[in-house]
Amino acid sequence: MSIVLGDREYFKDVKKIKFEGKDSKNPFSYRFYDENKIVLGKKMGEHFKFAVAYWHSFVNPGNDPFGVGTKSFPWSKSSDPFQNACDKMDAAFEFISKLGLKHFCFHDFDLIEEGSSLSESEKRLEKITSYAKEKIKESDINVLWGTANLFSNPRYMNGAATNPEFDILSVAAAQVKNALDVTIELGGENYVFWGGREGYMSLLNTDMKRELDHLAKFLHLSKDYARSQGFKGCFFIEPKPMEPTKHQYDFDAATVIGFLEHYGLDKDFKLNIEVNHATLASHTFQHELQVAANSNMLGSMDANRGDYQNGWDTDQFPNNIYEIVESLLVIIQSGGFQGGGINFDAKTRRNSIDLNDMFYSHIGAIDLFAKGLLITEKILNDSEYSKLLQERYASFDVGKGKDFEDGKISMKDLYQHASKLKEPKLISGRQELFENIINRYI
Ligand code: XLS
Ligand code: NI
Ligand code: NI
Repeated sequence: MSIVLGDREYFKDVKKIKFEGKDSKNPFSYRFYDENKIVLGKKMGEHFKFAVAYWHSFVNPGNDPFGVGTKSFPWSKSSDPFQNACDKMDAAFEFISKLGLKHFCFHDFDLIEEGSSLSESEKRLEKITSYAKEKIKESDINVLWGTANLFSNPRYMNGAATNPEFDILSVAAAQVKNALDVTIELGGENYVFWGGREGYMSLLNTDMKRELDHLAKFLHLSKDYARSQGFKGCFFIEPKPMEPTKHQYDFDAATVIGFLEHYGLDKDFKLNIEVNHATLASHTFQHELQVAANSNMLGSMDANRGDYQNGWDTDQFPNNIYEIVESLLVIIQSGGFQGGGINFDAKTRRNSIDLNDMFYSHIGAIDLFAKGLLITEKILNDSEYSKLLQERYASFDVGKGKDFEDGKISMKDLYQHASKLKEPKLISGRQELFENIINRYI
């Protein structure tokens, strides 16, 4: 069957977004994102593999617990699910290429509506995958990561891989197998597991140990299957503490790393850190990135922001330059992402109903990262920041301090060293000075 690609233009008002420099007042231009500009030794476009999230931008029409969707997408008008899926994909590829980006991320049933049976869903996925392959071939847009939606269908109300019913776990596995097949077929660079319903609502009816063992087995089987099919990319776990469950097993970076190491999954899995999930776990985003980097597991990020006045995953587009600069300091100093990039897991507000709002939101966020990178370069290259940080630990660079780091010293040696000291001199942490240096460049 030969595939005919759609030729409708969905975003007629908007031409390709170009870099126009920081004085530009054109809302459809980049003021800082200059793809080919060399910053910190490589092109901006190489630092940032930006990806558009299919679900937020092309699927979710803005429904919330109090009301139905507000957004009427011109690509969701057909009664035929395959036609809808093709229209949606045409719109997505047009949008991504007008932004000058090269990646997108998806859940299986973002691509096409789930069928009423496993085999019907499988058929639908096969059809849209063929269509997507053609779209990918005629563009330079690729899949940053794929995933399976194991949280929307009512069958997952008690979890997917951690469901107390074996039959449901099997259906989830079949779904992951299919999502892996699609990701591999489309040349996806990575695969994500976000366990929205892998956790509990009440510990009273939950055998936590058994559920965690099942989750680990499920991940092992998924990984082994993907590897057997030739998948070379990374698997990412995306931590989140809660919502929709009361307690999600992948609570935060430290919890996930402990889990991966305990179950022997740490060689294949890395982390996808999301801003709003970090803050829900009462951490800063920077903290979560650093914890992942410490274990060599900083795989990718889901960029967004929460709301300081409420406590849920509002998935707003990022706009906080302090947060982004401090995060980039962690990312750059730890050598960048392993395999992943920056996925905009963010949605325009429910009352932002124009198609142009999709552009404003992405342009603003992309420019924020670009501006943040330029600031980070100055902090690292022109300021005393790195030196001050290093100096703080200088007593471990020489003498007994170095011996301690090198493991050449015993508890008794430490005792003897301490016995010879008067009360040690106190040294200021100078937090305000560090903060002022960051502000000097912002
Ligand atoms: C939800 C998650 C989800 C994952 C992909 O909070 O962020 O969107 O990124 O399943
Ligand atoms: Ni996410
Ligand atoms: Ni989220």
